[in-house]
Amino acid sequence: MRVIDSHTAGEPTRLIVSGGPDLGTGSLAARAKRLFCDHRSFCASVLLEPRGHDAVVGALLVPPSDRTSAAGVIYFNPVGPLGMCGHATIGTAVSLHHLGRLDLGQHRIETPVGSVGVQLQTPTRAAVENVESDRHRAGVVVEVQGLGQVVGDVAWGGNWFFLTSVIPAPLTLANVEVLTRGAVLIRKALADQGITGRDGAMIDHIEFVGPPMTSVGHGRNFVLCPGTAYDRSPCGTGSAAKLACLAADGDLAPGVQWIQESVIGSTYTLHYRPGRGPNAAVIATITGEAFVTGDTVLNFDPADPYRAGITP
Ligand code: PYC
Repeated sequence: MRVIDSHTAGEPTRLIVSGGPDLGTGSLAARAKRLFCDHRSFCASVLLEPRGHDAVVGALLVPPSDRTSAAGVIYFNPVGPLGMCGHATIGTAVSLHHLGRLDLGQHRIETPVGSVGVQLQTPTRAAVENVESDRHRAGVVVEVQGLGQVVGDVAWGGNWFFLTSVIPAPLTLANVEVLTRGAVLIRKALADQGITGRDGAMIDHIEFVGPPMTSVGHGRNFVLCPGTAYDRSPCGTGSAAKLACLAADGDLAPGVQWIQESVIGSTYTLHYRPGRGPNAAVIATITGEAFVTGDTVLNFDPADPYRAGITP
C-alpha cells in the first residue's frame, strides 16, 4: 500500500494513494459509511501502532462523484470517519503536488460532506474554502462531573463541535493530559444529556477556546478529536466553527483576518464570506502549511501478529 505522510501545522495525515479497499461507486458519504462498516480493520491497520499512532488522520483517495473535483477523499481517524478535515485537505493537496498529480492553482476536492475549494499557493501552502459552517446553538449548559456547569456553543464546521471557554487549564502543551481528560468528560456529558448537533448528530469534537499566547494570534484552542487524540494543528473544521460563532456574535466581519493558534502554537490564517444558510452561516477559508514527511510502502505480512494494528 503506497502512502504519503505529511503534517499540517504539526497534525499528521496519511494519504493512501494505492492499495486501499475498493468502495465501489455512489456518493462519498455512502462510500465513507462502507469504509467503516466493511473495512474497519483496514483503518486500524493503516493508522495505529505499529505503523502509526492514534493522532494520525487517514485520507483515502477515491474517484470523485463530482466531475469538477480533482480528487475525492474520505477522511478517517482510528475511531471513525470524519466529515471534512481542514488539516488533511491541506496535507492532501501538498502530497498530491509532491506526486506530480496537482499543479499550483485553484482546484476542488470532494469530501463526504461536500466539495471544498483548494488553492495550492506554493508547494507547501494551501488555502481551503470550507463547506458552509454555522453556530447551531448558543449558550448551551452541560453539567459535567468534576467540572460543574460548562457553558458553550454547538457549531458545525464540517464536523460537529462543542466550543467552550470554560477550560480546565491554560491551553499549553504541558497541560494536554488535563485538557484531554476534561474534554472527554464534556463529550460524555453532552451525549448523556442528549445534547447533539442537527438531526441528533453526535458532537464528537470538543474545542476549548482562549486568548492567544503569541504576538500574531487572535485566539488559541485545544481540540479533542473523536477518540482521545488531540489535534496538534488549530483544527481546520474547528477553526471554521469558531469563525461561525464569532460571526454569529457580531465579533468578526466578513473578510477580516483571524489567526488561530493551536495548543502547540502552530497557526492557521482564516477569513470568511457570508454563507446562504440560517444562523449567520459562513464560508471560511483556512490557510496553512503542510510538509511531506514520508513516501512509503506499507507491508502487511500475513505472519505478522500485529498486521491489523494494536487495538484494545
Ligand atoms: O483539521 O479539520 C481538521 C481536523 C479534524 C480532525 C483533525 N483535524
